Amino acid sequence: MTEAPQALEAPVGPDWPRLEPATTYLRFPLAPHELAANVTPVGDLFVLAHLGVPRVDREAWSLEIGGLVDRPQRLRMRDLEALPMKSVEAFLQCAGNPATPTVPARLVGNVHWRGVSLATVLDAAGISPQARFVWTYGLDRGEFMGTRVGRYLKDLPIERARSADALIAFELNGAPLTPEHGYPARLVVPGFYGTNSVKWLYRMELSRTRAQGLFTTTLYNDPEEGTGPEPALRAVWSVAPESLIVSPGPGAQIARPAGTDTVEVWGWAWGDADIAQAEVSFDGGLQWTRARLEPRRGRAWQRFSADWSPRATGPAEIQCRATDTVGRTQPRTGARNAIHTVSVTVRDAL
Ligand SMILES: Nc1nc2c(c(=O)[nH]1)N[C@H]1C(S)=C(S)[C@@H](COP(=O)(O)O)O[C@H]1N2
Ligand SMILES: [Mo]
Repeated sequence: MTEAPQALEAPVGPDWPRLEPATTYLRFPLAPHELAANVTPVGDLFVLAHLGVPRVDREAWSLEIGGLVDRPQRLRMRDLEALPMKSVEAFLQCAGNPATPTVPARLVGNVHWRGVSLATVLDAAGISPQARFVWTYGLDRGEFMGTRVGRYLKDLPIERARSADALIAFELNGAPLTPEHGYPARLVVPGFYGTNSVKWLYRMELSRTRAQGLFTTTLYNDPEEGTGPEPALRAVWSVAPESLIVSPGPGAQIARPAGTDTVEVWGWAWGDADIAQAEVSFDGGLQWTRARLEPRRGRAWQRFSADWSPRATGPAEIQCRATDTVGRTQPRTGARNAIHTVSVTVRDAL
């Protein structure tokens, strides 16, 4: 049993799908104040394809499992469809531009996936006790930020790949995956940044080590806080606690409520670890008020809301922050999960 060499410059055979477009493809349609739906419609969900969108023939498609396994596999779609199907609701968040990892991109949605358990498929191949990482390969290839790659390659710690909600998904919001979202099959790793949920999945490899590559050990690594002159790097895996304000939206003109009336401020909070509390601030972050927080369902995002009774008229800043049960919260600036601020104006009611 040997670990397959990691050929980043894999030959492109005639049976490799064509890419259309064959260059980076992004769709960033919704701003935070447009994310009112609990389940993001597929047409509103962001799309991120670093290298382009492979057009894959479902009948010709197969999934290979190799590396440190007892029984290497080659599974056709019908083999996977014979397994029990599972549905998972989860937030999906893009970590943002890998060249600017401290800039919040606020690319997030909440969707339903359907597919088969990744753990079931891996366990059927017989994972060797030495395996610590699962390398996952997509059928897309090309150039990104001046580097040519033979395919999109990511890696995951094995414990996470075997977690209860990780899927090989075929459906998004009750319909087959669209080409942009990974047709015919993609990985879904709820709680990890979107970059790890490899689309157009065609190969998985069990390994002792992390995969060296553009999207694994070069890009998508954050410097670890509080380390020496040579900071350790932490892979962009687990999603840090985060929240955003849906309403009021930026630039809203708010009539100052009379008497005991209030203005509802609401939004979404999410993170890999459970969210312990969501808070809002109306004074630039000096004072924070605990918001109501709907209970968590799996790894779906959670609605928070708070009542605001602005006393003064004029410009105001509304902010929110989420804190998880491990005690991590959102920094003011300088991180992808930096606090979201919405500027509004309070006017006297007519
Ligand atoms: N094969 C492949 N998988 C990929 C990507 C990619 O470029 N190629 N982009 C990743 C990134 S950065 C994100 S944020 C999510 C986005 O998923 P979506 O386009 O379905 O919303 O897919 C991930 N999976
Ligand atoms: Mo992403």
